[in-house]
Formats: sequence, C-alpha cells, structure tokens
Amino acid sequence: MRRCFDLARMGEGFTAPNPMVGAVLVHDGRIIGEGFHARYGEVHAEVNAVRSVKPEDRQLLPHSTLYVSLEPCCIHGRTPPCTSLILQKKIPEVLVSVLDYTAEVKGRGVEILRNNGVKVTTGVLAEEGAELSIIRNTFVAKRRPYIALKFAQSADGFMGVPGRQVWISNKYSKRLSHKLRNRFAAILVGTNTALTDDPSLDNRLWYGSTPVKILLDRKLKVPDSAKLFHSPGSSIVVCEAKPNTTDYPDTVAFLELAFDEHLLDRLLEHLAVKNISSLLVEGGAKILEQFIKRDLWDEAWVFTSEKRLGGGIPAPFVPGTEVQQFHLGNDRVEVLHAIDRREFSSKIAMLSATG
Ligand code: AOF
Ligand code: ZN
Repeated sequence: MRRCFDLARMGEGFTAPNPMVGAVLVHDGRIIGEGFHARYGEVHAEVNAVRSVKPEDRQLLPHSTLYVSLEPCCIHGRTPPCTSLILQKKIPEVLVSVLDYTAEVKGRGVEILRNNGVKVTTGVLAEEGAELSIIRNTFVAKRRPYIALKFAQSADGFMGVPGRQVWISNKYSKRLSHKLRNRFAAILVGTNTALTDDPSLDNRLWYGSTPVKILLDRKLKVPDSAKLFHSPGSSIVVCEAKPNTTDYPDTVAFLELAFDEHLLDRLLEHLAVKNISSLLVEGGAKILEQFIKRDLWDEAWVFTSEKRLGGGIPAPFVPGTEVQQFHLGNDRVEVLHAIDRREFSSKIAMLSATG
C-alpha cells in the first residue's frame, strides 16, 4: 500500500479534481503490475496497473491481489468503472486504503466487488490513505474546494507594511510556496496584495502545473498590466461589475459577485461548480482573516522569518493544530490543520476501516 501511495503522488498537480491514486498488482509476493492516475480525464490507476502487466504474466491476474489507495470507482465518469475491469480480469482479491466520498461511489465500489465474489479488505493504512485523498474527499463531501492559507510573517508578527512591498521570507521558502502552487487547483489574492506586490502567482520554481489565478478586486483597481494577467495560466477577476472595454489578455475572465457577507460562500460555490477542487489563499491579511473567521480553511502554511519589521500589518492568528514544523534556512515553517479537517480525516480513516 505504501508503494501505491508513492505511485499516486507521481500524479500530483495533474489529477484535479480527481484524487491522486496508485495501484499495485501482486502475485505470490511479487509485483506483476503497477500504475497511477497521471492526469485528469485519462485512465485510472487500476487500468494502468493492469496494462503494465507483462504478456507472460497476464494469466496470473485471476490469482493475484490488487492494492489500491482509493476505493475503485463504479461509475461511468470520463472513463469506465474500475469495478468492471476488476471483475472482467477476474482479480479475486482487492485491498483498499480509504473510501471514495464521491456521492455515487462511497462504499458502492466495495459493495459491487463483494457482491460479485471478490474478497475486499478496506482501511489498509487508512490514516495515511485519508491524508492522500483529503483534497478530493473534502471537495465532494463539503461541496467546496479544499482550502489552504499561506503567508509569511516577520519575527515580531507582521505580514508587511501598507503600500510597500517587503520581502519577508527567504528563497527556500519561496521555492516551497511554488511547490504548493503545483498542488492547488487555484490561488487567490486580494486587491492590495496585487497592487503592492504585483505577484505573477504562477509556478516557476517547481515542477508541474500553475493554478488558476483568482483576484478579488471589487472596483477593478488592479491595472490590466499586472503581472498575474500575463503570467502562464488563466485568471478570474472577481468584481462588482465587469469592465466594458477590456485590454486584458484572453486568458482573463470576469466573475460578477455582490461584495457582501456572503461573498466567500458564493465564490466557493462558483469554484465548486467549475470543478476547482482546491484553493490556496495567499493574502493579504484581511482576506486571510475572513477565511479564518468563517472557518473556511483546512490547512495553513505559516512562514516566520528572523527579520523584525517593528510595525505594519499584523499577521492573522491561525487557530489550528500544528502538524509539522521545520526550518528552511533561517525561516521557520509551520503547517497547521483546522479542527474540522482533522476530524474529517479521522472519520474517513475510521469509516474506511469498517468498509
Ligand atoms: C479510481 N481510480 O485512479 C481514480 C479514481 O471522471 P472519471 O472517470 O475520472 O471518474 C471519477 C471518479 O473516479 C470519482 O469518483 C473519483 O474520485 C474517482 N477517481 N477512481 O478508481 C483512480 N483517479
Ligand atoms: Zn476508477
């Protein structure tokens, strides 16, 4: 199953809104096939695992065991159901880590296999499996993208100085934040951040993909020359009223929303409809605070440098449980999980164990 997890991560950045999934076929203690879901819309991990079996080993399939990090699907999505493949290839035993919370699957994949005589064990390394599929399962269960907050603060707790760009964290932290950009389907900043920092919001310093860039800009104060509109990938400007004439590149779309207390809910709903399964919120402070206040976040990445600013915009307080802490040069990186997210992940692990 650990091999399945490693294989699954090979698809990181390319599978959204699908999960990363890995599968391994074992016969008599020997791996005869393995595969992963490499890209959204392409074949599933199980299919790749079966395809990878050498011609001389194919007759072993009816005597082998399939390990898979997520419950095999039983629906005709963009590809045929994996349960059908397993039955067709007469694979007698399947070991699953966690259930797929997609409404039409959620235990039915396991049930179909069992009803057709396949021996199925669920909950194998369930805690790790639940973490691997947390983005997909949060997206389908909560009907909103999985949300991560990310910001850098000075040693004395400031995120910046109003109206001026200050670089707080170091180049290693910057590279890690680009790695995060590969993991998320969308990235969001507000007007002030776009105006003072003029960020590109793309992923230049890591492998993989660039998220959809989202700018919250009520009054369209950010000029069409801003870097984020011209960097790779597409962007969405959330505003009160769309511009009449536009010199923006074709990759820029506008979304009109009312800027009231329901703005974030409406935005998240819109992203969910667009199949955007995860969102990285990079600031500024006011926007981060709104997500925190509304309990609309799952994980947070806080980079703290040794620099002191002596004043400025206070960094938000993130009321989560620290799950990881490490240093990158002189920066300290903390990863926090929201209470809800921790409970959800444990619940998935527990329910998966009972099948
Ligand atoms: C699997 N194995 O490798 C993946 C699964 O639209 P589709 O055809 O890609 O199917 C979407 C469904 O498949 C949905 O339930 C999603 O969670 C699951 N992803 N399932 O058996 C895989 N990537
Ligand atoms: Zn499948």
